[in-house]
Amino acid sequence: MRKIPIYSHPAAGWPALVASTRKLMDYKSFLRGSLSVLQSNQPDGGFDCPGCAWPDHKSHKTLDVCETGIKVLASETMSVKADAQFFARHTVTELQGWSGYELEHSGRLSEPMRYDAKQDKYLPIAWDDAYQIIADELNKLASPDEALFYTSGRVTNEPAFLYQLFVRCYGTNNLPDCSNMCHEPTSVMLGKQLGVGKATVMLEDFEQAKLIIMFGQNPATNHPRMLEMLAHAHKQGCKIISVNPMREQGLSAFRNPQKPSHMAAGQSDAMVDDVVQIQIGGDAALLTGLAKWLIDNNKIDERFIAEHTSGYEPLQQWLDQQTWADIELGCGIEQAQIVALAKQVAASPKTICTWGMGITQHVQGDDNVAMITNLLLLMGMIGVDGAGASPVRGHSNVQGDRTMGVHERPKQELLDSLERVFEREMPREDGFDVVGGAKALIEGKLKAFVSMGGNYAVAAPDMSAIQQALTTTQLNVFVGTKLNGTMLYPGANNIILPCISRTEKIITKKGEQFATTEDSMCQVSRSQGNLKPISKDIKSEVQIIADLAAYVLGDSDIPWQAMSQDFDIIRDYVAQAIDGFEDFNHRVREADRGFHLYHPARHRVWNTDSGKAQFEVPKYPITFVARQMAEASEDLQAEIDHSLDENAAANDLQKVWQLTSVRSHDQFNTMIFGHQDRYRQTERRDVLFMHPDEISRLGWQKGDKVTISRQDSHEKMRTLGPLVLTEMDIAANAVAAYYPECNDLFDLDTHAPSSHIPAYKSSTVIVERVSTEQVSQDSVAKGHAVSA
Ligand SMILES: Nc1nc2c(c(=O)[nH]1)N[C@H]1C(S)=C(S)[C@@H](COP(=O)(O)OP(=O)(O)OC[C@H]3O[C@@H](n4cnc5c(=O)[nH]c(N)nc54)[C@H](O)[C@@H]3O)O[C@H]1N2
Ligand SMILES: Nc1nc2c(c(=O)[nH]1)N[C@H]1C(S)=C(S)[C@@H](COP(=O)(O)OP(=O)(O)OC[C@H]3O[C@@H](n4cnc5c(=O)[nH]c(N)nc54)[C@H](O)[C@@H]3O)O[C@H]1N2
Ligand SMILES: [Mo]
Repeated sequence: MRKIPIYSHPAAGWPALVASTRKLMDYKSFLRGSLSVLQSNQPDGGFDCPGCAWPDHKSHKTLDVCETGIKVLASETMSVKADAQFFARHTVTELQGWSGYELEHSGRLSEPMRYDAKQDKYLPIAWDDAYQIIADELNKLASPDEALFYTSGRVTNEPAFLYQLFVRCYGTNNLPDCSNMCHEPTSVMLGKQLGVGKATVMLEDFEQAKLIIMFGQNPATNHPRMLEMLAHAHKQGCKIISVNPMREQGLSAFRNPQKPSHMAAGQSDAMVDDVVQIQIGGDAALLTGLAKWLIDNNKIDERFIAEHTSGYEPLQQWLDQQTWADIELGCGIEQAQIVALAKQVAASPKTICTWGMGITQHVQGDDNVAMITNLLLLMGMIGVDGAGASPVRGHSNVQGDRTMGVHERPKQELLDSLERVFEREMPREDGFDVVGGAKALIEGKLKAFVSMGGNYAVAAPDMSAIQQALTTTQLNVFVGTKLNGTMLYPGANNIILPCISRTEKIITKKGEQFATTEDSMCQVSRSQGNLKPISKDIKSEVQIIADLAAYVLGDSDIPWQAMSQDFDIIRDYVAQAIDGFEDFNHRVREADRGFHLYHPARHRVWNTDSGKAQFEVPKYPITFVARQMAEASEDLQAEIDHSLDENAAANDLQKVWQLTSVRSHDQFNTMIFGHQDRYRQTERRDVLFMHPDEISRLGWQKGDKVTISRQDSHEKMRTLGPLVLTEMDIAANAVAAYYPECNDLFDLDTHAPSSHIPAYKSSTVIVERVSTEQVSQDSVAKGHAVSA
């Protein structure tokens, strides 16, 4: 294949710093933002960066921030307000036409607002009046299960704990969370296989590892602080391999912003030894090949398997039945390359597997995680220093929210313990997760939607259908910092409650409060904002929940108000109710970086059903995606053969592709900071990435306008575009587009069986050329072509 010119700048370093500083300027938040950057992720205080969940590097005495972190901070600390004047200028119908970029830049939400249907505008409302409406509406419902209470992973531990308590005291487990769209397969499968659904590694392990395999993860964009650790490991001789359909350019070189001399000298560290350019959805097949070779060649850790695991025989029998032809078909990688990788795995005494959304967001997402865990177990790589499972979480406290009990399928032990501590009955029925909740909304089964952060409708599949469904409810409530596309589809009552952000101070009658977060490696630490809140008329999330409890539950037995004034009281309850948080207030204050939650699998203690670490046999055939593509190709060919339309040029309609959706460094999920993606060399977001060889094979050109279409699980055709065809070093049968603009292509019924994660990373699509009028990659689209 023809090589694409390699992006010549490093993934961090000057371009990243220039981009970040520019972002602070753009956001008119330079002073507020710069002050806050100096206080993020510091060992002795400051706040936990509201960017990703990668742990803080303990040794740092200097800044531990990155481009993403600075952009997220700039977004949060901007001095522009989406206040009553802003909402007076724009009708909601008008705002519905705004892009994610425009909504993001409208400013910080700064006073409570209520939608007025007559004027089609949001108007200011007093806090107490807003609470009263919410209480009246929630208490009118025939059952608490008619309300859905979403959470997103920015929310810190204290409000998360209080929120789940409030929702359960109200009477439901309808607590979907952004995890349902993110690392849910990880939580489900690691929970089943190792006893705890979390990473078994700590940062120190990366210093000892000899081999790191990164599956479906793009840290240069999404976890830039991880690069420093990778560069360091690489320098120590650790081999680093990326398994990814895209050759992500940000990984090719890295300049360390922690080392000014390094930056000034223009030094850079290459950090990936090899890229296994897998077919989208091919990870389980590749891992099958690895496991098969390792077993066939007696390279596995038999002692560990005998002593610590269960389920080896069924896995081995299943592996025996898998042919190399199917393995190659399933992952698009030749046997020789798989064997070469297997030999590296065999030779490594300490292996870490990291993974991200390229693994989880598939119909076979649960299988993918199971196969990574199987590989680690075969090699005895759990419970030894320098090795283990490292799922890398996204939102800064997404892991903590779950630990605090935000879960639609709670363990009975959690409910028992809440009942014991709060002396009140908790609902026992499982609630709705993200896809279940969205379907129930669309089917009219839900009458109220409450969200503690996040952008539910836009982040989920079937965005437009969820937005329409929100217009049919009795009540929608949004606790958030920024206006977004879920807030613009009003039901009978629609209320925005603006909250204090991570970077801002929370001062109560009891003085200044701090909250806590849990990172991707189970470290719990303090987080305390340092800026004056953007407006006097916003409240802390904890205060809002306590007020809601007073209005909705009329409750005085649980000291909601005392907790909202003194977060130590919340932590004392957490210490009683949640395992691992004994003596919480003391331990979180004691050490610089807080404390690590006990992880039994690190000590080879297995809290699983069998009492052993569990091998799992995949549920889907490893050729699942390849077969889907073959079937779709046959259908397509039949359509072309029978087409009466003489103009349907075979060239423009001749192939099916596997579509994946990805993020850029100029966004944090649905918050779109800009249109640039330096590493992928585009200045616009309405693009479709395809390999240049494929573009020429079709006789097309970069810059052509194309549409993508997908037949959903109900045989409905969904089409997106026009998009601008853009070159990318991506596997031959793969194309990629940006999330969330493509979310209407996905449907709520295409998801993994146990975790229900939507298949955002693999969809069979048709690409059609609609215009050869050339569009340049750098003429910035203002986001109107595809809006979200
Ligand atoms: N700047 C920035 N940082 C972020 C975020 C953001 O939006 N912007 N979001 C945060 C959140 S919530 C999360 S969860 C994380 C996400 O961080 P990542 O997990 O890195 O997320 P993605 O960019 O969605 O996808 C990762 C990679 O998966 C690859 N991929 C796609 N399909 C497959 C496949 O079938 N197999 C394999 N092996 N790889 C595949 C893609 O090419 C891409 O490189 O980032 C967090 N950090
Ligand atoms: N196609 C496709 N879809 C995807 C993905 C994908 O890779 N592809 N990724 C999925 C993943 S991994 C995730 S995590 C989800 C993300 O889904 P969400 O977490 O729901 O989305 P965000 O865009 O992070 O939410 C942004 C909103 O959060 C609010 N907010 C920000 N900070 C705070 C705060 O401190 N407190 C409160 N209360 N609110 C705050 C603001 O109002 C802002 O508009 O999207 C998923 N959707
Ligand atoms: Mo995520």
